[in-house]
Amino acid sequence: MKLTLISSYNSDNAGFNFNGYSSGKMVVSVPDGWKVTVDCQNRGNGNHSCAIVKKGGDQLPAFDGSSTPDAIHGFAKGGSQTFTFTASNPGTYRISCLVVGHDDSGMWDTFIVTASGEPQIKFG
Ligand SMILES: [Cu+2]
Repeated sequence: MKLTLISSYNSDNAGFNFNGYSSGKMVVSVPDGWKVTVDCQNRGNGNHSCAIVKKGGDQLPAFDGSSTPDAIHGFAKGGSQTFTFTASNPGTYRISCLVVGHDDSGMWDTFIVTASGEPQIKFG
C-alpha cells in the first residue's frame, strides 16, 4: 500500500502535523506482512522528515528502512522523499518527524500493525 504523508499540510499545531493531524490523531493501520511505501512531502518552511518508530523519543526506525534518509536533519520545503518497508510485529507504533524537537511538539501520528485484515486510516 502507499501512504502519503504531507508535513506541515496546514497551519494546525503551528505546522507540526502530517496531513493536518498531530499528536496521534491520524491512525494508520496496516496488516502484518504488508509492504508499505511512504511518500513523504514537505510543505512547511522548516525541514521535516518522516519515520515509523516504536515510541516517542526514538530516533531509529522501527522496521528495516522505515524512515526518510538523514531524518534527524530532514529535508526542505517543496521536497519529497520515499521509503518502503514491510510491516511486522503487530502492535502500536508512531509516525514521527525526527527533526529535533518536532515529535515533542506533537509532530507525530499513530501507526498500528494489525494481525490481519485490511489497511485503514481513521482520524480522531
Ligand atoms: Cu518536522
